[in-house]
Amino acid sequence: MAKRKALITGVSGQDGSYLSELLLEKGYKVYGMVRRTSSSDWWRISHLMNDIELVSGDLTDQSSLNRLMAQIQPDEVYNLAAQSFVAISWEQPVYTANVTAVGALHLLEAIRESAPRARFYQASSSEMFGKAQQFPQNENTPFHPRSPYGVAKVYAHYITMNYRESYNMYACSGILFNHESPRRGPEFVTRKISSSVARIKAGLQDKLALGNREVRRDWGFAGDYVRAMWLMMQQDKPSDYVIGSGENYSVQDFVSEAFAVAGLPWEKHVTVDQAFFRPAEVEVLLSDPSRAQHELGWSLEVDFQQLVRMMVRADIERLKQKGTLSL
Ligand code: NAP
Ligand code: F7E
Repeated sequence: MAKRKALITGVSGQDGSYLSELLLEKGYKVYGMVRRTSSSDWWRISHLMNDIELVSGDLTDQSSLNRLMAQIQPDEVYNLAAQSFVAISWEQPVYTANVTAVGALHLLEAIRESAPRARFYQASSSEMFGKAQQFPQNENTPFHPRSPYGVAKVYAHYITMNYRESYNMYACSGILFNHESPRRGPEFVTRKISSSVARIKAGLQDKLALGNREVRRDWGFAGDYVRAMWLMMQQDKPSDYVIGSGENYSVQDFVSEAFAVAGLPWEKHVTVDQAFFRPAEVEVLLSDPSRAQHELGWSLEVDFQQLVRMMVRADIERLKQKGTLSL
């Protein structure tokens, strides 16, 4: 039987790398869409270069997406590409909207025109709940986004739903709460903490400046969350699901846990810098993933303490191997 074909946008990102591994394990032919950059440092997928086929495209370039759909005729399309850093979305709101919101529409149009039988997954986000209207948040909780990023994700979420309803497409969204890993970008708070702990441990850094440490997030491991994406694409009918751990912790909890893993006193090293506070903050998020657990049979394998340990140990190991930790 011919291999199933999956196209992943955002393949060079954290989730793209874990999803590629999962789909390869399941026997898919994996096409990963990358955009041209001057560095092309695809460190998260360097170990997969012989196994996946990289194709060129950009979410803001409709013609590139049309061409890819026509050429590949994928069975499944996972739209993981986005300007995904919330803090930058205030600095580059128009760019964020073009990529994160309208980019999803470009992809849906390309599928509708050129590969109408392809199934579509949209990477929706708990940032859509923002100033959350109820606790915990489930599939029926109203959205109240607090950043240009969150607003862009709401657009992408609703246009996905609209294409499902308008054109009978298999189009689904995973409303994913924060998920992290050793492959997390260094600007996100968890990896900023774990990499700083490693550098402090090695004597390469003394202080770690953070913003608001009281905010609470529902954190999980990215490897667990890509399994949920795949499961959503294998159902009889497309639908949207909340994916999270059902527990939340503060940034301070992450700090305390991470420094403890390395046997360091956080009080000596952590400082506050107003530059890392946001114009509008998402104070608390907490998921109710019960629908995904019951209908998809999905569950977490890595808990919060295991996640922190995994990230700190990976950064300590990287430093030992390379002698430096590039941030
Ligand atoms: P990430 O590490 O920031 O990866 C983003 C990916 O998008 C990268 O491969 C990036 O390519 C690509 N990209 C950015 N702009 C693009 C464009 N114009 N055209 C094509 N590709 C473009 O993000 P992630 O953490 O893996 O998250 C995956 C998706 O899930 C994102 O849509 C994110 O918004 C969403 N999400 C993430 C979380 C989370 O906690 N991680 C939670 C909910 C939703 P380059 O390598 O070239 O920059
Ligand atoms: O911030 C606070 C910050 O940047 C988490 C993305 O994957 O998850 C991610 O968005 C919290 C915020 O992630 C620093 O104010 C304090 O409240 O790690 P973050 P995020 O904004 O939650 C969602 C679900 C997505 O969809 C996004 O794509 O930590 N915080 N001090 C800080 N945050 C950062 N980055 N740096 C600090 O120094």
